[in-house]
Amino acid sequence: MRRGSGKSPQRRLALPIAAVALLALAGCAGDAPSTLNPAGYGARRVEGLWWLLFWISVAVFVEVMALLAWALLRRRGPRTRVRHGDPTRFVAVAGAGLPLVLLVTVYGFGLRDLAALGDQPDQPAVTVEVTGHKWWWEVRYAGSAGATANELHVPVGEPVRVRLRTADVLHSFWVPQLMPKTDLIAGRVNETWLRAEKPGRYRGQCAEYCGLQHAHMALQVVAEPRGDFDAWLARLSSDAPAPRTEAERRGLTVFERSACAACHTVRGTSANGTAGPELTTVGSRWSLGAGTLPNDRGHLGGWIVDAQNSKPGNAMPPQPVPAADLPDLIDFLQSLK
Ligand code: HEC
Ligand SMILES: [Cu+2]
Repeated sequence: MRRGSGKSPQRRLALPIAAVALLALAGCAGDAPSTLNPAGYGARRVEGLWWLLFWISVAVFVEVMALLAWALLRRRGPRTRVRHGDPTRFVAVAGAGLPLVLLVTVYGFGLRDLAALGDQPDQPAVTVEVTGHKWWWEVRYAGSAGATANELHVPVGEPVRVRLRTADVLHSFWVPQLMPKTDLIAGRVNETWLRAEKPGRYRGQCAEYCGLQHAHMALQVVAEPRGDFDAWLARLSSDAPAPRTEAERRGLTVFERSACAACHTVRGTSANGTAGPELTTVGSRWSLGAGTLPNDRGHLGGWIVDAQNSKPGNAMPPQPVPAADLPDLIDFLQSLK
């Protein structure tokens, strides 16, 4: 222990303060998944409110600091004679009147934006049904038989209705660059909507603490031109492609004969479990385990053998797949695109 090393408190605080400032700045970086970097209608509304509150806070801060400086500079000596004025008017105007006007104004803007956000377009181009599970997102499209997980595709520039349910506890659907949060509440369907302004991939996150792996409950919204979206949805709606290689064929057999099929569906095969995400298009997803691992060969193998290692507490138990079968199983899963 280096006691009393002689560093002044200012110097000891300098590093943490610089670190916090850098972190805050990082939030403003060009590609940050932040509401301050909006790419959709709802997020733009929230961003407007954010800046309104920010500038009001700046004004209040500057004013208080100016008053403080003024008081310090005009500090009275022990012998100064005090003029006894009446402070009531100052307190009434600056202490009550001004904050009242500010708060009512902010409230008014808040109500305006709340109403605007609630205005669903009458004719959504696409309706997505999202169900929250501990800890992943089930994603279906109205009029399509298929399901995917932790990934929404949407056509750029078109209004998309999102209908939210939960299979267990409270979750909250949030894609900061596109829209504000909406809770998923047991026993009811909540509706929200989004409209992406430009193509891109937008990260989303469960925003209501829902247990151990809440932080590993991410999702991704892929906004793409209409043609690409239609092709993607057509693929989601159809059965898995037939295995093309001998290894993929063996992998399918392993999959159908082991516990996988009891929890996972792959349309076009005998696997029709519903406890876990549908895997008919798992090979094309951005991640494994709702943002826990990248979706590549190595991580897929690791996930299958022991998903508890990377996402402790999740609902997929370790799978005793014989080492000789694992490469074939991985080949098969990666062919599901
Ligand atoms: C008891 C049910 C159960 C069994 C058995 C099971 N899984 Fe899972 N699996 C799940 C659940 C639940 C998840 C989602 C976990 C999460 O992300 O929180 C999952 C996730 C996955 C994922 C990641 C999907 C994604 O998009 O994130 C893959 C791949 C997968 N399982 C493959 C398999 C394979 C292969 C087998 C058989 C060897 C298997 N699973 C057996 C329940 C199960
Ligand atoms: Cu959560």
